[in-house]
Amino acid sequence: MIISPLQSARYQYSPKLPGMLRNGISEICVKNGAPTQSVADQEKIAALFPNTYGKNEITFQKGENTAPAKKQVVGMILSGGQAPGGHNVVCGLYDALKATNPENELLGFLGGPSGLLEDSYRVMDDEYIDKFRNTGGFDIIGSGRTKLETEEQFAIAAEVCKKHGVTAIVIIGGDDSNTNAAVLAEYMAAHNTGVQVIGCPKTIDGDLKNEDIECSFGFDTATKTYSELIGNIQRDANSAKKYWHFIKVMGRSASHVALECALETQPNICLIGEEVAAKKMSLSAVADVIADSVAARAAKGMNFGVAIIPEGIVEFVPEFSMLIAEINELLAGEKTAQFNALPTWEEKYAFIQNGLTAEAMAVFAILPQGIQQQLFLERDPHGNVQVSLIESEKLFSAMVSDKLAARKAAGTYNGKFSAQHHFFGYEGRCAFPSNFDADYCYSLGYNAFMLIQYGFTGYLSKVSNLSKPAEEWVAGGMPITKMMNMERRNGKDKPVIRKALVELDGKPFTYFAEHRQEWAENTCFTFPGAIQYYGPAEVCDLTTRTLALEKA
Ligand code: FBP
Repeated sequence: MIISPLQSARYQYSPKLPGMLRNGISEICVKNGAPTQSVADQEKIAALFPNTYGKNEITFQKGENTAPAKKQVVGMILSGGQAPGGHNVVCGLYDALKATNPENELLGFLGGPSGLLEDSYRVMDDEYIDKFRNTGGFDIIGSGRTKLETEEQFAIAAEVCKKHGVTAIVIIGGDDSNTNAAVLAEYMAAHNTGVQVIGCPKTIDGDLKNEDIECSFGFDTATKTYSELIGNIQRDANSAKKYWHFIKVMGRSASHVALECALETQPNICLIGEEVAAKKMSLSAVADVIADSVAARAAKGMNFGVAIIPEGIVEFVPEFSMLIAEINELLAGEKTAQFNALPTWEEKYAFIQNGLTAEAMAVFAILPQGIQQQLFLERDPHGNVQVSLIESEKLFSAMVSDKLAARKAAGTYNGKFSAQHHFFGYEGRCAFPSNFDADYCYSLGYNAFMLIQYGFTGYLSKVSNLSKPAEEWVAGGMPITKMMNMERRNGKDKPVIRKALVELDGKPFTYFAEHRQEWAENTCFTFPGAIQYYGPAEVCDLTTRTLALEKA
């Protein structure tokens, strides 16, 4: 097989472990911290997790390893969207497991959680693992979005574990997958299966973080990859001086990815969904913010610029959410077929006009026709509009164009406006992990095995103090129930890990808000360039601006 020179060089990279894990397996012992409580709804969560609630936070430290000697067969699952560094979680887990006892085994369940339910797996060995060290992607075993959440599924999982003598399962996933890891841990404990469950915090979206988890893995590399591309586009814009670039970036609902990219590149505009919701902004008000920047720059002779749009933005616009809810109602059940049978867009438009309230119709009417049609084309399996597929970068550029035309007619704007559109998402999810993600992920995996060896279950592998050099990182574990509260999901109250949205009083947003007016009117672009894997630590081991500001 032909591999690239970088891939070959990355195979040789030795990920850095936290200082406390560097002395070899026999020199790692547990330091008990305080018992924990869930962040809210303590009584309800304690009642739902009688076997796993309230356990102590723990950290590892240098000292004699007192874990009982026991052969471990660990099953692991990669769950949800790809995030750079996933392979290193597997490698760290494998290395710790084999260093402890060469008889230990690691089974990778294939294609995500469904691999566990279908008993589809691969046994990891040196030859296979070595092909994936420090590389991006989840292709080592594949990933999937099946949710492990029902009693029936748990019973099947327990059977599969029994069949293979699995002693522990490691679930590498986001907030939902780790919530389900906690529920599975409770089930395994309640049924005396002897199977431990450990979670690892993954997602490029950056929305799995809280007072215990400083960041999810993959966020660092994905945002650096997008920021490189945005910086390149900014240079192009500043060279040609003729386009406004509207760049949508992934990140699902939360705007962490957009905000981090803005901190890295200083674009003219970056929308933040959480702010739009807090200020209850209309689509028109959001478009005005962008149009103001276009006009201010045009007045200085700069008919170009860059605007970053978070993937989830439209969900945060109250009037748009109301429109989506009405469309979902309008097409419920039989009515989708009726609508689809209408032969022309004019007839469909009339159907929509009849079915929506005047308020919703007023919002619908200002959308460009392409977006109007998109709302009725893309449906999820429940028949709902798939908001994430809406081309919001095109929506806002079309609305800005209309606003500028009106301003031109009123004599308040006299520039040229020509837009280009981009969507960055999949480009960053499987990049070679930055040194930060390579080190962090390897540490999470290594640490997950230490939690297993010491008999913990229902814990999230926790590595903190991440804005410092790896030597000073702190490795340990946190009961997942500590991060939970009760939330209404699909009409039921459920215990879940709270999703982290951008905090408008947090340091990253505050910094952005203090500088954005200057960035909107002038050209303050910065160019982060490509991720560097070799060279001085201040270039290669840089963490995100978000983490640096949060920990400053
Ligand atoms: P996770 O939440 O599973 O980590 O996925 C992140 C993400 O990349 C989102 O940013 C994006 O909205 C979504 O996955 C895309 O999903 P898919 O890969 O199914 O197209």
